[in-house]
Amino acid sequence: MQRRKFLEVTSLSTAGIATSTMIACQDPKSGSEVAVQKEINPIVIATWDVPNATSKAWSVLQNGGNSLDAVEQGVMIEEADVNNQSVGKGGRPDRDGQVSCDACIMDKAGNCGSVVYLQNVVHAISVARKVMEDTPHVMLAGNGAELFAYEKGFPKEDLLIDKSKKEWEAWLETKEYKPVINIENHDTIGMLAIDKNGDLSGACTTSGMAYKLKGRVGDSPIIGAGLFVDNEIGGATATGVGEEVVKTVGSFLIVELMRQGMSPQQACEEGVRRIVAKNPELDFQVGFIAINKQGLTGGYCIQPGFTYRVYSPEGHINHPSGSHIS
Ligand code: SD4
Repeated sequence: MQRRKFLEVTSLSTAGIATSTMIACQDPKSGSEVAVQKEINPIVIATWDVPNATSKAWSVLQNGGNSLDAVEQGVMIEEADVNNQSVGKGGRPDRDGQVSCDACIMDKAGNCGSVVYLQNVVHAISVARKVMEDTPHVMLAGNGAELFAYEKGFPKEDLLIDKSKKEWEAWLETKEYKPVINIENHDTIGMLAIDKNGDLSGACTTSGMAYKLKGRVGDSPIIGAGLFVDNEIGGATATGVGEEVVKTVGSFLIVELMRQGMSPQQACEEGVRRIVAKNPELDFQVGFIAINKQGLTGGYCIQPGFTYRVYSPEGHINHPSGSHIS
């Protein structure tokens, strides 16, 4: 079946933002291409229970904004929220007491931008978007990313808040690197959205694993690992121990599994199974969420306790994700 879109009709649904689109499908009897009207319902999904972020993204879509703006502005809410200690301002530091952030963003055309080991800038996702839109590159790291951010007008800001500093000081007493499942890696935000044109974008942003080695980069800014979007098929994003996600190129894998016909839920489960198969001791968390072009969603993780937020015309729901260990 071909999914070439060739005409958009703006018929508003009861939810206020659904549109219908004429898509080209193959007629099963004649084999010839026919035009079929299909309703597109915008949708936003995000890792963990982040209602403020998904509400923001939804309001962007509701005001006619595109999915790229929606995911960027959505995850910015968590970056600025000091109560979220896994992202942006308020993020937990590395073992030397320094906060460093990783983020990436991907649009409907497959363009992407990423920053790794970015310090002193709250909105890593917006810097990643600038890398995508204003440079010939995909990824900027460390000091280069930071200088680029200042060039683009981002303010310098200390991301370490008192609460995270005190917790780090307490951690220094043992210096044991042992991420606590669903706690120390909680709330990295990966977000996927479909807009009224049926176009998909995704964003992922984090301050990484608490008390990591200086210079450590996880999956969240790695295109294909922490995030992947293919506008023809769907998108996926990850949370949890990034090393395990990188080893299986998790988000790309999930999108490819959907391309082969799996539902988002089946693909997330298979993504988790690949990690589980290689790790007899499952003492860590990894969670995936995915969405396909039709707006179906899925989520799956290793340990219980992972949820994902969905904002669609059906409402604003926090879904418990299925888990490998129950
Ligand atoms: C990382 N995947 O840096 C991130 C951590 C995370 O919620 O997901 N935190 O490995």
